[in-house]
Amino acid sequence: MSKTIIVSNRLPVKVTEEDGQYKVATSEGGLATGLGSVYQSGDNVWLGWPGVEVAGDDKQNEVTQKLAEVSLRPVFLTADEISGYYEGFSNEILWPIFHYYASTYANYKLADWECYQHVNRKFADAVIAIAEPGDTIWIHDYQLLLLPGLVRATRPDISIGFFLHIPFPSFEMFRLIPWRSELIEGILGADLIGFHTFDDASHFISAATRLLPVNSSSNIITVDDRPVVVESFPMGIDDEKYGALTRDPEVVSEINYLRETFKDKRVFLSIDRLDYSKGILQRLQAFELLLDTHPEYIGRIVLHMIVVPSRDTVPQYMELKQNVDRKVGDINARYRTLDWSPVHYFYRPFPINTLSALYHVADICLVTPMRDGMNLVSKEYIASRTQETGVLVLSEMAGASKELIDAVIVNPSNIASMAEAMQTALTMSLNEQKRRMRLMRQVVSKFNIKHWVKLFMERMREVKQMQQSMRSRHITDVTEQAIKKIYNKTSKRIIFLDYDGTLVGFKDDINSAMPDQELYELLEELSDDPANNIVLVSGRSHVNLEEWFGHTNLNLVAEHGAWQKRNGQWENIPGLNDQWKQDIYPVLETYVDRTPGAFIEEKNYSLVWHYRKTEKGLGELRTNELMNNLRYLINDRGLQLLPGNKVVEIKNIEINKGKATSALLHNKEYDFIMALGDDHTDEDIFKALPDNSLTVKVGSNISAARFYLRNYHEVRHLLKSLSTPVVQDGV
Ligand code: GDG
Repeated sequence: MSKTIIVSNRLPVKVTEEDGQYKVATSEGGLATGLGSVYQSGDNVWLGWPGVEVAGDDKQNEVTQKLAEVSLRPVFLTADEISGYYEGFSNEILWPIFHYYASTYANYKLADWECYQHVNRKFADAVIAIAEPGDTIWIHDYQLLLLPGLVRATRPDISIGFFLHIPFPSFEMFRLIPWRSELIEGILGADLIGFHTFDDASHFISAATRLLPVNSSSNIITVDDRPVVVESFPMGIDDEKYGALTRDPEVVSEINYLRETFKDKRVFLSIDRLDYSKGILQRLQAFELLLDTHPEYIGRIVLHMIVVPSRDTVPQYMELKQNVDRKVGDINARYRTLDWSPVHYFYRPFPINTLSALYHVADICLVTPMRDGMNLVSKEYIASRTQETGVLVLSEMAGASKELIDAVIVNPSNIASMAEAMQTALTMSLNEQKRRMRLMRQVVSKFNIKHWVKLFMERMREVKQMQQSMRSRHITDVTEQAIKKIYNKTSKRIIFLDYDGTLVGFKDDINSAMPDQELYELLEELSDDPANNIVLVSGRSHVNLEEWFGHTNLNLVAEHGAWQKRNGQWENIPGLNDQWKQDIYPVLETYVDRTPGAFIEEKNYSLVWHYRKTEKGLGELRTNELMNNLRYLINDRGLQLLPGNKVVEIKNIEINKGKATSALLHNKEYDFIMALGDDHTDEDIFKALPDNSLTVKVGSNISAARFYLRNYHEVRHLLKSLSTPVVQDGV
């Protein structure tokens, strides 16, 4: 039976050694709970580092056995490996860059990069040792960016998912990493790539398409014919567990104790790992400002601040710790009274029962990171508010802010506005608190951790099915032979051919995409056969087609069907008007003036906006703006916007390649109908032709066509094979 293998840097356990004996305690973290239903069933397994150095075969065997009892499998790492791969590359390069702290904290060391590659290979070996055909592998987080690619290289058919728990930065930030392309290649080994937010997914697609020669169509990146789906899956928590905890007798007694302690105070709560991305210092500054500007709160409010030790061997984290200590000391020294201190600061972890009691008692939770992939503390607070009151102050830089829109949203760099948000929270009416809290509780409950796991796993299966159905469509030698067999048996054939991108490569300069000698010869061989009607259906102007193909015996359709050559004469669709061009042209011109590289092509019955020479990103941006702008102008003029490959064509609604090809089939009895095209506009042909036609999309496998070919070389190869006579045995 096929199995699922979860892979993450750390296994969800705490391994301790006591009197030479190892003890394994499973963790109750959010990810472990969510994935529990996965790794603890059937033959499924979770693979990762157990969190301690275990030296020697005997000891490693003992730990391996203990872990196997709870469906876990260790990847043992030495102290040097942890230092280079985890502390070095992961936490001194990837973490700061991905959280937009490039200049202050990133430290590019070649030795760390080498160690990161080495450890990712070690993980790959461990996965490959147990992975079998049909298995699903789900890899987690920034420590293992190379792993999907390494596994794919030896197991090309296996299903791989990847989820990044931290933000994916904008391209300008990501490009700073010396080994950026290798990292993207690694991630693209997955079939499904998940992020917390839509912005992270967009940033990834932008980085991938800029750094590597891969194409994307909406959220699908095509890598060597393999469609890779990039999507956002906002992670949730086990909301029921947090709700139930507040009713647990032990927690209830802690709640009562806290209520008594804070009886006449309003309580702000914050809980974070020690990290510069969490905005701890800025939060303290805002709290100080609140006390400064609102002395009436002195003695009446408390900031209960838990900072959980993390990475405190790294120098920058030690420095951060010293700064936090100092700031807390300053605030308390300035404002404390004999029986009150404003900041209750704890630098240590607490059991989950205490967290639950704090969440339940705190009037306001401050979650104000400078950057955070998601932030689960914010959701845990909401889930613990079974009384439906309380205020969440949430940074717009946390992924959670995209879902918890009823929080008081703040910009964590703006200290004054954060202090104001604290004041808003303190004065918010109970009714308003309840209104917001109920809405947020609905979100947290619906999009919980089980939902997240289910959604990701389901999507993995769908992506695999999509890949399989697409793979079957690529024209292989076998399909080519089958097509040739039908071709040879038929005697009244029509073949529709698009030109740019189908018969020739796509060029930056439209005039340089001229036909070459090989193409002329190929088309001549095909059209010389009296059984064949070869029709060139192009978006190019009729003047252009006449210049290049006027001397051949091809049938020509220009400007997407506005013009057609019949009996040596060009004719256009009767009744078309071009008056509208004088209104639309000036609009296009203003966009050309603002967009270096863009230009307008004027045809008889259409205008075309070209942006193939424009800076990537800017072209797409201007095109969106232009299309939004034109949408109002085209409605009452009987026009249509037709986006294509780096172009948008504005033309009469009656014209499209589908109508033109249907007209050519009218009242004719063809026994072989074939169409090849690469563009959006060719989809109209594919849809217009009868079901038994051989429709072939070029350059992409996302289409209404039945088959696809990779590029114009493959198109020429197919056409050549059709026009080559069959050599009979013995002849
Ligand atoms: C990364 C991303 C993303 C905290 N103190 C204690 C304790 N915790 C638990 C919290 C919460 C978890 O740790 C922290 O999760 P966050 O999401 O807030 O932040 P990161 O650790 O940075 O996690 C983040 C996350 O991955 C998931 O994808 O949301 O953006 O940075 O569950 O409750 N737990 C206990 N004692 C403590 O003192 N028991």
